[in-house]
Amino acid sequence: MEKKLVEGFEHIRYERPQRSHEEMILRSAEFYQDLDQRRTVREFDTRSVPLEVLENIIKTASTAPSGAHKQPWTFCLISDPVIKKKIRVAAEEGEKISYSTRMPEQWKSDLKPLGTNWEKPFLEDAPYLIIVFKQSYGMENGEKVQHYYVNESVGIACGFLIAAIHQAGLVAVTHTPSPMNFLSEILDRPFNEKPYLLIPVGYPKAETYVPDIQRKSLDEVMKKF
Ligand code: IYR
Repeated sequence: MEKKLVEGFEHIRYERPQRSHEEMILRSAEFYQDLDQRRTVREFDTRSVPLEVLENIIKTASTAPSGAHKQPWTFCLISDPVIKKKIRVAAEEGEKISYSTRMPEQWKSDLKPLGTNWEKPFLEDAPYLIIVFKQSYGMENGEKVQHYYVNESVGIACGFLIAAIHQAGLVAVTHTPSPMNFLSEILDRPFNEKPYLLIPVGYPKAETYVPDIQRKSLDEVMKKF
């Protein structure tokens, strides 16, 4: 492997395949068309999925760029029905209070078209729950390790995760139960990890319906200079 030293550190040669403009246009259009088919799904079939698929999806998420390459994330993969039940009970307890007293009317009316409520059967129906934890700092041999841009890094990794779930032919919902700290207790996570996102993964229930929402046009989201 070709290598060179940069300020005393080894760098390795990196190359990507050279693609023609036509090929890039085709590939980027195909990738867009595939990801444009992704929809958040809240109703899951209970059918299981091979563990290897979930491992590949999490490996993909963990290829994301991160501040100073500290990879400040932990992905807890849950299939144990007892743990799923505990998570559902705790999440619904919080959500019940959120929907009845914590969320302002504006928020609830914004969610009306999506048909969400405090009940979260997907927390037990989905064959897998991925709970993403952000590491505010790292711990190596009892020493604190500084992490950088933790929210940005973990957010990007979750984007990769969601795209990989879709690409595998599965569906997911990005769930943010409020409050979320019960996840640290149930999963016995160390103090440097905070829950970031809960993502049930699996097959959609037979005959699933999703809200008829539209995406913003390119003109709305892109400004050329
Ligand atoms: N956490 C709640 C409420 C909720 C909030 C937003 I913003 C959503 O896009 C969807 C749901 C819940 O999970 O129901």
